[in-house]
This record gives sequence, structure tokens and C-alpha cells, in this order.
Amino acid sequence: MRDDLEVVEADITRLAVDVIVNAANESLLGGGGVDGAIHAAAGVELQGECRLIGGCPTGEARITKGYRLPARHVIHTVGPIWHGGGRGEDGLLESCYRNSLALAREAGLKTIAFPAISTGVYHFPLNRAAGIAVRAVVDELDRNRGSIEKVIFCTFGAAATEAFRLVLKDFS
Ligand code: AR6
Repeated sequence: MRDDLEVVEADITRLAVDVIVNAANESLLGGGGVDGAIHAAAGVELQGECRLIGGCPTGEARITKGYRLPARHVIHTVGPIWHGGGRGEDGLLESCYRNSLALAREAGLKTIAFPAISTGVYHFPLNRAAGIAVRAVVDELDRNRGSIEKVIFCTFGAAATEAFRLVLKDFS
């Protein structure tokens, strides 16, 4: 496998990387799932900074500090809600990964961890999401060599770990 890509089954709030990505909603004010876990671990200051940003459209991303997290920064991106695949969901999910990596590059960050965006409450099919995520990340890394050094796909549970490992095998 390439040494700039890794699948790690973990609670993303525990990862000591430069930046973790949050699967947020358009309000950026917090929610359940990984979003709730990140806000709980970071502390209320994170919500204060998010409130100042004032929201984020689906497919885009915004960066904040990490506050009490081991990660120095959080990139908040809003994945698409799955409606069957006919409403541009694939392209929007791809944009989440590309826009998040662009923000990390601009900030000079070297290590980044992504959760499986949209695959929880937003019901994006896991295997399809894993394929989109890995292809987008590989393409971004190959187009921008020498910037980001490590991308971690942080999975939560065996099914997600298996889905990401399977896709990554094709990029060894
Ligand atoms: N660390 C890593 N991954 C996690 C963690 C964690 N601590 N907790 C959950 N996951 P979801 P979405 C995984 O539902 O589908 C929120 O309310 C989870 O198993 O967190 O993008 C927001 O505010 C799944 O694989 O995000 C939005 O309203 C993945 O993270 C909405 O949910 C994403 O699941 C976003 O839904």
C-alpha cells in the first residue's frame, strides 16, 4: 500500500494529527455522530468559532482551531444526504474530500484524518462512499505532491474498515 494512505479504526477525536475532518451539517453548530463527538471533545469554544463562520453549504469546507482536541485544527465539511443517487450526491461527496484537502494544503498542514463522511445519519452507501473518498484523495495527493504527507481514513466499526481496506487494495 502507498505510505501516504492509511486506514485506522478509531475514535477520530483521539488522533494526534495536524487536522481532523468533521462530517458536519450546514449550520456548523454541532449534531450527533462524529460531529457531536468532535464538539464534545473540543469544548464549547469550537461552537463559538463555528457560529462566527455562519454555516457552510453542502460539498464545501471550513477550517477552525482544534481547541482541546489532540488535533491542532478541524476542517468542517458538509456531506450530502443520500436520496438515491440522482441528486448529485456522488459529486458533492467528492467535493467534500477535495475541498477539505485544499484547505489543509493552504494552511500548510501535513497530516489529516477523515471520517467516512455521509455514511452515518446521511445514509450514503458505505462501499460507494469509500470508493469516492479514496479516488478523490489519491487524485488530490498525486496532483499536489510534496504538500500533504499522510491521509488517514478513520473508520468506526468493522464494516467501514473493511470497505476502505478493500478499495485501498487497488492503489497498492
Ligand atoms: N470517530 C470516527 N468516526 C465516527 C465517530 C467517531 N467518534 N462517530 C461516528 N463515526 P455521521 P453523516 C462515523 O452520522 O452521515 C450529524 O448529526 C460513523 O460510524 O457522524 O455525515 C451532523 O451534524 C459514520 O461512518 O455523519 C449531521 O447532521 C461516519 O462517522 C449529520 O450527522 C459518519 O457518520 C451528518 O451525517
